[in-house]
Amino acid sequence: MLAWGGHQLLPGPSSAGSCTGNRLKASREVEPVDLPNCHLVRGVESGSEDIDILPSGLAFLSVGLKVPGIQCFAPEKPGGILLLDLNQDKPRALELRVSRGFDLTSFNPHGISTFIDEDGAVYLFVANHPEFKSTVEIFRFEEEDNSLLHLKTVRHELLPSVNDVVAVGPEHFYATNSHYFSDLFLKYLEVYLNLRWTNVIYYSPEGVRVVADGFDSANGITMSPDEKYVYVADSFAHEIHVMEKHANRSLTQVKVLHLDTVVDNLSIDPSTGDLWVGCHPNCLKLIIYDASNPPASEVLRIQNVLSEAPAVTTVYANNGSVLQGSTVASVYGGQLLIGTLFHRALQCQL
Ligand SMILES: [Ca+2]
Ligand SMILES: [Ca+2]
Repeated sequence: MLAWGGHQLLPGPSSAGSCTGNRLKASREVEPVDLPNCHLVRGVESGSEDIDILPSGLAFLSVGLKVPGIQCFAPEKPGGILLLDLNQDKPRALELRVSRGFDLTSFNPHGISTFIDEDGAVYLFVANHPEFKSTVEIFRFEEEDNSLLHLKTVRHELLPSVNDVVAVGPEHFYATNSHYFSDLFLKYLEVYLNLRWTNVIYYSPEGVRVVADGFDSANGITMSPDEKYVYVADSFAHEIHVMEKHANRSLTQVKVLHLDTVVDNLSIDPSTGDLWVGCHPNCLKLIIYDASNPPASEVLRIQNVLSEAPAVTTVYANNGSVLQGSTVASVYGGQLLIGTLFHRALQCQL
């Protein structure tokens, strides 16, 4: 069942309710929107910042993200990648083994993306923050023994603060930088000054370049099912940018959707092309964490994204009593998986 929330596309840029600087306002409280059949996923206790679901119904969850100044329920435990089989009834999330040689002790996974090659090989791209630096790790998923074979670590001066990735080839991806600087103090300063210096990078082994910039804080990124459009969430600007993707992998802006919430990760329903968005309606509560007044969760579905009049629906909203700080919502076969920055994950029937 879908409930219609109060969301509308706003006519222009909105400054109210952001998370930082002058925008450090505790923004709106959410009106609860429930789904009838939801349960917390077993095995997810300390965040599930991003989720990517294969056409087979196997879902990858990046868990245990640590960000300076943000709540963490398992500070001593490294992050990891969990696997959830959505073909099972109330599945439990299982941690994938990672091949020897990869430093698991500093694994701090953030945004993720999968790529399926022509030969059926599945690659998992992971934005990683070992010691709060930024890399993109490329793994091959070995389904027969529930493991990830580490293939490559990508480090580059154009990737100072990677938030999310979308894979477009076995070693090719777009990535968002949510900050221009890698230094923590300069990160705070750039947000405070609202520099809008963050960007989208295209990476291939042949070259690395900026393909879009001018974002307040570029965050989630995904691609339309026909691979003609790339969608970029600008968190603090409350915007989703629709970008046309060209043969040479450059991007040009088609339009911008203005919302009234802090948008985090973006997912696509491959069957409809609908965008699913994990949002923070009161993200100040993420920064100043109070267990008795926790951050809310909010999931939006945007239909007919490319049309003149996209339809925005609040599919799920909770004041934090069930789920705190939603970052991502992904769908598979009538099921919705909602992940969070540092809390749990929720599985619902639509
Ligand atoms: Ca992602
Ligand atoms: Ca994100």
